[in-house]
Amino acid sequence: MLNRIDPLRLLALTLLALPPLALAALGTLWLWERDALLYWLAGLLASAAAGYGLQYLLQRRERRLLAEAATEPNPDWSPRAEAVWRDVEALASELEPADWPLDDSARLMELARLTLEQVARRYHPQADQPLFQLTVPHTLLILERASRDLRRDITEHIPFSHRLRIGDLLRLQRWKVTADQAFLVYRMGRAVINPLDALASEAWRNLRDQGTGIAQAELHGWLLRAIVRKIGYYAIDLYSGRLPLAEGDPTAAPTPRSRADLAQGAPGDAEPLRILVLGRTNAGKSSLINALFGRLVTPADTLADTTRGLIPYRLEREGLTQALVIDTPGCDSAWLTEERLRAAAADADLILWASPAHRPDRQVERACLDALRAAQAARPEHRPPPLLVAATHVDLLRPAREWQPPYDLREPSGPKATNIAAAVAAIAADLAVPIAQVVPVALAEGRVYNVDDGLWAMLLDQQEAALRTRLLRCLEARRRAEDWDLLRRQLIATGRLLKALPQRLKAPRA
Ligand SMILES: Nc1nc2c(ncn2[C@@H]2O[C@H](COP(=O)(O)OP(=O)(O)O)[C@@H](O)[C@H]2O)c(=O)[nH]1
Ligand SMILES: [Mg+2]
Repeated sequence: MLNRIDPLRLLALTLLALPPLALAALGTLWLWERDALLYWLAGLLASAAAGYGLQYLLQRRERRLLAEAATEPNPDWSPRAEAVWRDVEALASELEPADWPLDDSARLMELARLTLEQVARRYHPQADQPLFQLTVPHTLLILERASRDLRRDITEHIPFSHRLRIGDLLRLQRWKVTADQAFLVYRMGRAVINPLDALASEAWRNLRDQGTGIAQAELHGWLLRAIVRKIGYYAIDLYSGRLPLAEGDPTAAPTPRSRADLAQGAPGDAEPLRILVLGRTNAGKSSLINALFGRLVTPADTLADTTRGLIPYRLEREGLTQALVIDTPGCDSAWLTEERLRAAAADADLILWASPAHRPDRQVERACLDALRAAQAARPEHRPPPLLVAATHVDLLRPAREWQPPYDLREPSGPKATNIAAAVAAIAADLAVPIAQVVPVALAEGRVYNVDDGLWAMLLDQQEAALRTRLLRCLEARRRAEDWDLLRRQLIATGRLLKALPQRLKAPRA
């Protein structure tokens, strides 16, 4: 490196550097003679420490701001969407800023395409060109949303971003490379002339480089990750049916299905939370509904199950979104075929399963639940409704004569409480549900137990999850309607065009 430098140039550099160096040497001597050198050194150290500390704080603040601007996955997404998001995150974290220069817009479009493709491939694994499945209006919608968010994040989280130009970022980067080369020569020269000074300034340079390092490289990396994440986010939203071309809350109006179920629906009705009550014949499904309402709304009977078909009841209660509770014939009845069960469950936001605690044969129930789970697993773009199990008839457990609620089931004392706790555990195991989702109840007239505090508390606990299921269900209904509506409008427009075509052809060209 040194022998590439003209000796005369080196001489010029030395001559230029000599006066300030002499000043430093004379100053040191002066301090030394006055015994003030130590004070000066202490002052130097203190101000260096303060400066470094301040720089460190600033840098931390900038890093935190950037970290806060990271795009998070949407908690309302389906399990499949969550899996695709992990792919997008992986793509974003693998990006090397050097491969994606900011001044190359073609490269940046390439990055956008790569992200869209990553998502598209997961949703259309059979297509060899999955991106071709995306319509033009939808692609524009993704880019529009992603750009809008990105602009907001940048203005809110990057200091001085309103004055920052892409050119500034690039200039900073180029300047750093040139400056580093020139600086190297200067440092080597100085090490020869004044080793001690060189050592001190080397240490300072290390500190200083850490302080300014965040500026371009990190910002560049952040920007690339933000682009991938934003585009990925909206692509997932779109493919999972959450980003319709129309704006507005999809749950604001009832779906066609619920409109029919609400029958005497009031005009301002939103989509209700649909609670499906399932279980074997005589499990206590109808009794459970009566207990939830606190009065008789549906006939409960010991003889054959009289429920024919799905019967909706409108349930309103403090703290609960307006709900439809749907009574069903037993899952062991001829009416409730697997087909009908699957259709009913696809329209449900929460499933309430009634399981009689005094009947230990639960194979029928398990088979029915397993069929339901298999149907749900086959629809990963849908959020499965939360499942609660009501262990009914606990009053009939041994000793059958004893009935003196309340019972402490956490630390059961006495045979009744022990048997209730054991039945709850057996139901959880037999039906393969977490024990925390099984609640023991009694529903016989005059013996209603643990409905208001136990069952209702659990229902309200699950409300949040049920609302997420409702949202995806409504979006799907809206998308179905939207597809038809769009096609209809396009066809009408085409018809108009065809009708006008003869005249247009006849008209003289402008
Ligand atoms: N002892 C007792 N009887 C119950 C309980 N739950 C329901 N029953 C009775 O069991 C019978 C069947 O109940 P029902 O609600 O019609 O069952 P469904 O066929 O599932 O709708 C009715 O006679 C109810 O009174 C309970 O927790 N304890
Ligand atoms: Mg019934």
